[in-house]
Amino acid sequence: MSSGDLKPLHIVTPTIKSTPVSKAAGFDVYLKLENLQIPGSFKIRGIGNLVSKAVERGSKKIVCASGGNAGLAAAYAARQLNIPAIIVLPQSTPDFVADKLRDEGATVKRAGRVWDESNVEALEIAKDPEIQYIHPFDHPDIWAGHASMMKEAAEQLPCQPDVVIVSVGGGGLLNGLLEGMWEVGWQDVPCVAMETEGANCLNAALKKGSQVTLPDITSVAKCLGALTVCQTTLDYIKKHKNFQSVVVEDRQAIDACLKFADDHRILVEPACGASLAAVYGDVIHNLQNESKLGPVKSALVIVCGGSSVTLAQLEKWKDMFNL
Ligand code: PLV
Repeated sequence: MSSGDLKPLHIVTPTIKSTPVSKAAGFDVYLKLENLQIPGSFKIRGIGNLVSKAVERGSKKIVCASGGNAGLAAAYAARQLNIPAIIVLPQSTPDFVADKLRDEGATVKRAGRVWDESNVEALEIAKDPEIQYIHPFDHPDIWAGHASMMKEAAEQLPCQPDVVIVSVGGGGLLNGLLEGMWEVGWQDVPCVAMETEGANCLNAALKKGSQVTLPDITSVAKCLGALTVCQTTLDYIKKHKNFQSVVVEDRQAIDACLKFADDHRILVEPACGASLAAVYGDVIHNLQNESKLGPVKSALVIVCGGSSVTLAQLEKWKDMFNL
Protein backbone atom coordinates (compact mmCIF):
# COMPACT_ATOMS: atom_id res chain seq x y z
CA MET A 1 0.00 0.00 0.00
CA SER A 2 1.40 3.41 -0.87
CA SER A 3 0.72 6.37 1.41
CA GLY A 4 -1.74 7.73 -1.15
CA ASP A 5 -3.95 4.71 -0.40
CA LEU A 6 -4.13 5.30 3.35
CA LYS A 7 -7.74 5.54 4.45
CA PRO A 8 -8.21 8.38 6.94
CA LEU A 9 -9.22 7.29 10.44
CA HIS A 10 -10.98 10.59 11.13
CA ILE A 11 -14.42 11.62 9.95
CA VAL A 12 -15.46 14.80 8.13
CA THR A 13 -17.02 16.97 10.85
CA PRO A 14 -19.73 19.60 10.33
CA THR A 15 -19.07 23.32 10.47
CA ILE A 16 -22.22 24.97 11.80
CA LYS A 17 -23.27 28.56 12.33
CA SER A 18 -24.28 28.91 15.97
CA THR A 19 -27.24 31.17 16.70
CA PRO A 20 -26.71 31.26 20.51
CA VAL A 21 -22.94 31.75 20.39
CA SER A 22 -23.27 34.37 17.62
CA LYS A 23 -25.77 36.20 19.82
CA ALA A 24 -23.33 36.13 22.75
CA ALA A 25 -20.41 37.26 20.58
CA GLY A 26 -22.14 39.96 18.56
CA PHE A 27 -20.86 38.51 15.26
CA ASP A 28 -21.41 35.29 13.30
CA VAL A 29 -19.71 32.36 14.99
CA TYR A 30 -19.06 29.16 13.04
CA LEU A 31 -18.12 26.05 14.97
CA LYS A 32 -15.94 23.25 13.56
CA LEU A 33 -17.27 20.36 15.62
CA GLU A 34 -14.18 18.26 16.19
CA ASN A 35 -15.73 16.94 19.40
CA LEU A 36 -17.72 14.63 17.08
CA GLN A 37 -14.62 12.66 16.07
CA ILE A 38 -15.07 9.07 17.26
CA PRO A 39 -12.22 9.20 19.84
CA GLY A 40 -13.64 12.50 21.14
CA SER A 41 -11.33 15.16 19.74
CA PHE A 42 -9.48 16.54 16.70
CA LYS A 43 -6.45 14.46 17.75
CA ILE A 44 -7.43 11.52 15.54
CA ARG A 45 -6.72 13.61 12.43
CA GLY A 46 -3.03 13.96 13.20
CA ILE A 47 -2.42 10.87 15.30
CA GLY A 48 -4.43 8.76 12.84
CA ASN A 49 -2.17 9.95 10.03
CA LEU A 50 1.02 9.40 12.05
CA VAL A 51 0.05 5.91 13.26
CA SER A 52 -1.20 4.84 9.81
CA LYS A 53 2.11 5.85 8.24
CA ALA A 54 4.07 4.10 11.00
CA VAL A 55 2.09 0.89 10.44
CA GLU A 56 2.61 1.20 6.70
CA ARG A 57 6.36 1.34 7.38
CA GLY A 58 6.07 -1.86 9.44
CA SER A 59 5.44 -0.76 13.05
CA LYS A 60 3.81 -3.55 15.05
CA LYS A 61 3.19 -1.78 18.38
CA ILE A 62 3.02 1.84 19.56
CA VAL A 63 3.52 3.87 22.71
CA CYS A 64 2.18 7.39 23.28
CA ALA A 65 2.31 9.66 26.32
CA SER A 66 -0.81 11.74 26.63
CA GLY A 67 -2.96 13.95 28.80
CA GLY A 68 -5.80 11.74 27.51
CA ASN A 69 -7.05 12.78 24.10
CA ALA A 70 -3.95 11.98 22.07
CA GLY A 71 -3.93 8.62 23.85
CA LEU A 72 -7.56 7.96 22.97
CA ALA A 73 -6.79 8.79 19.34
CA ALA A 74 -3.68 6.57 19.37
CA ALA A 75 -5.57 3.67 20.99
CA TYR A 76 -8.41 4.03 18.48
CA ALA A 77 -5.97 4.19 15.54
CA ALA A 78 -4.05 1.15 16.83
CA ARG A 79 -7.24 -0.87 17.22
CA GLN A 80 -8.42 0.07 13.72
CA LEU A 81 -5.04 -1.03 12.35
CA ASN A 82 -4.88 -4.19 14.49
CA ILE A 83 -1.80 -3.39 16.54
CA PRO A 84 -1.39 -3.04 20.33
CA ALA A 85 -0.96 0.36 22.01
CA ILE A 86 0.59 1.42 25.31
CA ILE A 87 -0.61 4.79 26.59
CA VAL A 88 1.32 6.57 29.37
CA LEU A 89 -0.78 9.02 31.39
CA PRO A 90 0.24 11.60 34.01
CA GLN A 91 -1.38 11.42 37.46
CA SER A 92 -3.52 14.44 36.55
CA THR A 93 -5.55 12.48 33.97
CA PRO A 94 -8.82 11.22 35.52
CA ASP A 95 -9.35 7.48 36.06
CA PHE A 96 -12.40 7.43 33.79
CA VAL A 97 -10.14 8.39 30.88
CA ALA A 98 -7.83 5.47 31.74
CA ASP A 99 -10.92 3.21 31.68
CA LYS A 100 -11.93 4.55 28.26
CA LEU A 101 -8.43 3.76 27.00
CA ARG A 102 -8.64 0.20 28.31
CA ASP A 103 -12.06 -0.14 26.67
CA GLU A 104 -10.33 0.82 23.42
CA GLY A 105 -7.94 -2.11 23.97
CA ALA A 106 -4.90 -0.12 25.12
CA THR A 107 -2.50 -0.96 27.95
CA VAL A 108 -2.43 2.01 30.34
CA LYS A 109 0.58 3.05 32.41
CA ARG A 110 0.79 5.92 34.88
CA ALA A 111 4.01 7.93 35.11
CA GLY A 112 4.73 11.47 36.27
CA ARG A 113 2.71 14.45 37.44
CA VAL A 114 2.45 16.15 34.06
CA TRP A 115 2.61 15.07 30.41
CA ASP A 116 6.31 15.95 30.02
CA GLU A 117 7.19 13.42 32.74
CA SER A 118 4.95 10.73 31.20
CA ASN A 119 6.72 11.38 27.93
CA VAL A 120 10.09 10.51 29.47
CA GLU A 121 8.61 7.12 30.38
CA ALA A 122 7.14 6.67 26.86
CA LEU A 123 10.57 7.37 25.33
CA GLU A 124 12.07 4.80 27.71
CA ILE A 125 9.50 2.18 26.62
CA ALA A 126 10.22 3.01 22.97
CA LYS A 127 13.86 1.97 23.42
CA ASP A 128 12.44 -1.48 22.62
CA PRO A 129 12.95 -1.66 18.83
CA GLU A 130 9.57 -3.43 18.51
CA ILE A 131 7.72 -0.41 19.87
CA GLN A 132 7.16 2.75 17.82
CA TYR A 133 7.09 6.05 19.74
CA ILE A 134 4.15 8.30 18.83
CA HIS A 135 4.51 11.96 19.75
CA PRO A 136 1.15 13.61 20.58
CA PHE A 137 1.89 16.95 18.90
CA ASP A 138 5.44 17.47 17.58
CA HIS A 139 5.58 15.65 14.23
CA PRO A 140 4.96 16.77 10.60
CA ASP A 141 2.54 13.85 9.99
CA ILE A 142 0.45 15.12 12.91
CA TRP A 143 0.33 18.64 11.49
CA ALA A 144 -0.56 17.33 8.03
CA GLY A 145 -3.44 15.37 9.58
CA HIS A 146 -4.71 18.37 11.54
CA ALA A 147 -4.46 20.55 8.41
CA SER A 148 -7.27 18.49 6.84
CA MET A 149 -9.67 20.25 9.22
CA MET A 150 -9.08 23.60 7.54
CA LYS A 151 -9.49 22.18 4.05
CA GLU A 152 -12.90 20.90 5.14
CA ALA A 153 -13.80 24.17 6.83
CA ALA A 154 -12.89 26.17 3.71
CA GLU A 155 -15.32 24.05 1.68
CA GLN A 156 -18.04 24.16 4.32
CA LEU A 157 -18.05 27.87 5.16
CA PRO A 158 -20.06 30.31 3.03
CA CYS A 159 -17.08 32.70 2.99
CA GLN A 160 -13.63 33.28 4.45
CA PRO A 161 -13.88 34.03 8.21
CA ASP A 162 -12.44 37.24 9.67
CA VAL A 163 -10.66 35.32 12.41
CA VAL A 164 -9.90 31.69 13.37
CA ILE A 165 -9.82 30.77 17.07
CA VAL A 166 -7.98 27.71 18.38
CA SER A 167 -6.62 26.25 21.65
CA VAL A 168 -2.91 25.58 22.16
CA GLY A 169 -1.22 22.93 24.27
CA GLY A 170 2.07 21.71 22.81
CA GLY A 171 1.25 23.41 19.50
CA GLY A 172 0.41 20.47 17.22
CA LEU A 173 -3.15 21.62 16.58
CA LEU A 174 -2.00 25.16 15.86
CA ASN A 175 0.76 23.99 13.50
CA GLY A 176 -1.70 21.91 11.49
CA LEU A 177 -4.27 24.69 11.51
CA LEU A 178 -1.77 27.22 10.13
CA GLU A 179 -0.55 24.75 7.49
CA GLY A 180 -4.19 24.20 6.49
CA MET A 181 -4.91 27.94 6.43
CA TRP A 182 -1.93 28.56 4.15
CA GLU A 183 -3.01 25.70 1.87
CA VAL A 184 -6.52 27.10 1.42
CA GLY A 185 -5.25 30.64 0.85
CA TRP A 186 -6.15 32.04 4.28
CA GLN A 187 -2.67 33.39 5.01
CA ASP A 188 -4.18 36.84 5.68
CA VAL A 189 -6.88 35.58 8.05
CA PRO A 190 -5.94 36.43 11.67
CA CYS A 191 -5.47 33.53 14.05
CA VAL A 192 -6.16 33.85 17.78
CA ALA A 193 -4.49 31.17 19.92
CA MET A 194 -6.07 30.53 23.31
CA GLU A 195 -4.45 29.19 26.47
CA THR A 196 -5.39 29.18 30.14
CA GLU A 197 -3.32 30.71 32.94
CA GLY A 198 -1.09 27.99 34.31
CA ALA A 199 -0.92 26.18 30.94
CA ASN A 200 0.38 29.19 28.98
CA CYS A 201 3.63 27.85 27.49
CA LEU A 202 3.05 29.57 24.12
CA ASN A 203 2.24 32.98 25.57
CA ALA A 204 5.26 32.77 27.88
CA ALA A 205 7.49 31.84 24.93
CA LEU A 206 6.20 34.72 22.80
CA LYS A 207 6.86 37.16 25.65
CA LYS A 208 10.41 35.86 26.06
CA GLY A 209 11.10 35.47 22.35
CA SER A 210 12.11 31.80 22.69
CA GLN A 211 10.86 28.52 24.17
CA VAL A 212 9.99 28.60 27.88
CA THR A 213 9.52 25.54 30.11
CA LEU A 214 6.80 26.19 32.67
CA PRO A 215 7.57 24.93 36.20
CA ASP A 216 4.19 23.19 36.49
CA ILE A 217 0.68 23.00 35.03
CA THR A 218 -1.59 24.74 37.49
CA SER A 219 -4.60 25.18 35.18
CA VAL A 220 -7.61 22.84 35.28
CA ALA A 221 -7.14 22.56 31.49
CA LYS A 222 -4.77 19.63 31.92
CA CYS A 223 -4.97 18.77 28.22
CA LEU A 224 -3.35 22.10 27.38
CA GLY A 225 -0.65 21.01 29.79
CA ALA A 226 2.58 20.71 27.83
CA LEU A 227 5.34 22.51 29.74
CA THR A 228 7.06 23.67 26.52
CA VAL A 229 5.53 24.62 23.18
CA CYS A 230 7.23 23.09 20.15
CA GLN A 231 9.81 25.16 18.27
CA THR A 232 7.97 24.78 14.94
CA THR A 233 4.99 26.61 16.45
CA LEU A 234 7.19 29.63 17.19
CA ASP A 235 8.62 29.45 13.65
CA TYR A 236 5.17 29.13 12.04
CA ILE A 237 3.75 32.05 14.04
CA LYS A 238 6.45 34.34 12.62
CA LYS A 239 5.24 33.39 9.13
CA HIS A 240 1.57 34.21 9.83
CA LYS A 241 0.56 37.78 9.07
CA ASN A 242 -1.75 38.41 12.04
CA PHE A 243 -1.28 36.07 14.98
CA GLN A 244 -2.55 36.82 18.48
CA SER A 245 -1.93 34.87 21.66
CA VAL A 246 -4.47 35.27 24.46
CA VAL A 247 -4.53 33.77 27.96
CA VAL A 248 -7.82 33.40 29.85
CA GLU A 249 -8.45 32.38 33.44
CA ASP A 250 -9.68 28.87 34.22
CA ARG A 251 -12.90 30.48 35.41
CA GLN A 252 -13.56 31.89 31.91
CA ALA A 253 -12.85 28.52 30.27
CA ILE A 254 -15.22 26.71 32.64
CA ASP A 255 -17.87 29.39 32.22
CA ALA A 256 -17.65 28.86 28.45
CA CYS A 257 -17.96 25.05 28.86
CA LEU A 258 -21.10 25.56 30.95
CA LYS A 259 -22.67 28.01 28.52
CA PHE A 260 -21.81 25.76 25.58
CA ALA A 261 -23.40 22.76 27.30
CA ASP A 262 -26.64 24.73 27.65
CA ASP A 263 -26.49 26.34 24.21
CA HIS A 264 -25.56 23.25 22.19
CA ARG A 265 -26.03 20.29 24.56
CA ILE A 266 -22.36 19.44 24.01
CA LEU A 267 -19.91 18.69 26.83
CA VAL A 268 -16.33 19.80 26.18
CA GLU A 269 -13.30 19.93 28.44
CA PRO A 270 -11.62 23.16 29.64
CA ALA A 271 -8.93 22.82 26.94
CA CYS A 272 -11.74 23.52 24.46
CA GLY A 273 -13.50 25.96 26.79
CA ALA A 274 -10.44 28.21 26.40
CA SER A 275 -11.35 28.75 22.72
CA LEU A 276 -15.05 29.14 23.43
CA ALA A 277 -14.19 31.74 26.09
CA ALA A 278 -12.98 33.96 23.24
CA VAL A 279 -16.49 34.18 21.80
CA TYR A 280 -18.49 34.07 25.04
CA GLY A 281 -16.27 36.79 26.56
CA ASP A 282 -14.59 40.03 25.50
CA VAL A 283 -11.41 38.58 23.94
CA ILE A 284 -12.18 39.63 20.35
CA HIS A 285 -13.48 43.07 21.35
CA ASN A 286 -10.41 43.64 23.54
CA LEU A 287 -8.09 42.75 20.65
CA GLN A 288 -10.02 45.18 18.44
CA ASN A 289 -9.77 47.93 21.08
CA GLU A 290 -6.01 47.36 21.12
CA SER A 291 -6.02 47.64 17.27
CA LYS A 292 -4.71 44.08 16.99
CA LEU A 293 -7.75 42.90 15.02
CA GLY A 294 -9.82 44.61 12.33
CA PRO A 295 -13.60 44.35 11.92
CA VAL A 296 -14.99 40.89 12.66
CA LYS A 297 -18.21 39.85 10.96
CA SER A 298 -17.56 36.13 11.32
CA ALA A 299 -15.29 33.88 13.35
CA LEU A 300 -14.43 30.22 13.03
CA VAL A 301 -13.91 28.44 16.36
CA ILE A 302 -12.27 25.02 16.46
CA VAL A 303 -14.34 23.04 18.94
CA CYS A 304 -11.44 20.71 19.66
CA GLY A 305 -13.52 18.57 22.04
CA GLY A 306 -11.90 16.36 24.66
CA SER A 307 -12.96 13.41 26.80
CA SER A 308 -11.61 14.57 30.17
CA VAL A 309 -14.96 15.94 31.30
CA THR A 310 -18.16 14.62 32.85
CA LEU A 311 -21.31 16.38 33.92
CA ALA A 312 -20.37 15.79 37.58
CA GLN A 313 -16.88 17.24 37.09
CA LEU A 314 -18.24 20.28 35.28
CA GLU A 315 -20.60 20.86 38.22
CA LYS A 316 -17.67 20.63 40.65
CA TRP A 317 -15.77 23.25 38.65
CA LYS A 318 -18.93 25.37 38.55
CA ASP A 319 -19.00 25.41 42.36
CA MET A 320 -15.22 25.84 42.62
CA PHE A 321 -15.35 29.03 40.54
CA ASN A 322 -18.67 30.28 41.96
CA LEU A 323 -20.34 30.24 38.56
N1 PLV B 1 -3.93 17.36 24.46
C1 PLV B 1 -2.72 16.52 24.53
C2 PLV B 1 -1.71 17.04 25.47
O1 PLV B 1 -2.08 16.92 26.82
C3 PLV B 1 -3.11 15.08 24.82
O2 PLV B 1 -2.24 14.32 25.13
O3 PLV B 1 -4.26 14.74 24.67
N2 PLV B 1 -7.60 20.57 22.98
C4 PLV B 1 -7.68 19.33 23.50
C5 PLV B 1 -9.02 18.79 23.85
C6 PLV B 1 -6.50 18.57 23.70
O4 PLV B 1 -6.56 17.34 24.19
C7 PLV B 1 -5.24 19.13 23.35
C8 PLV B 1 -3.96 18.38 23.53
C9 PLV B 1 -5.23 20.44 22.81
C10 PLV B 1 -6.43 21.11 22.64
C11 PLV B 1 -3.98 21.12 22.38
O5 PLV B 1 -3.39 20.47 21.31
P1 PLV B 1 -1.83 20.60 21.02
O6 PLV B 1 -1.11 19.90 22.14
O7 PLV B 1 -1.66 19.93 19.71
O8 PLV B 1 -1.52 22.04 21.02
C12 PLV B 1 -1.11 17.38 27.74
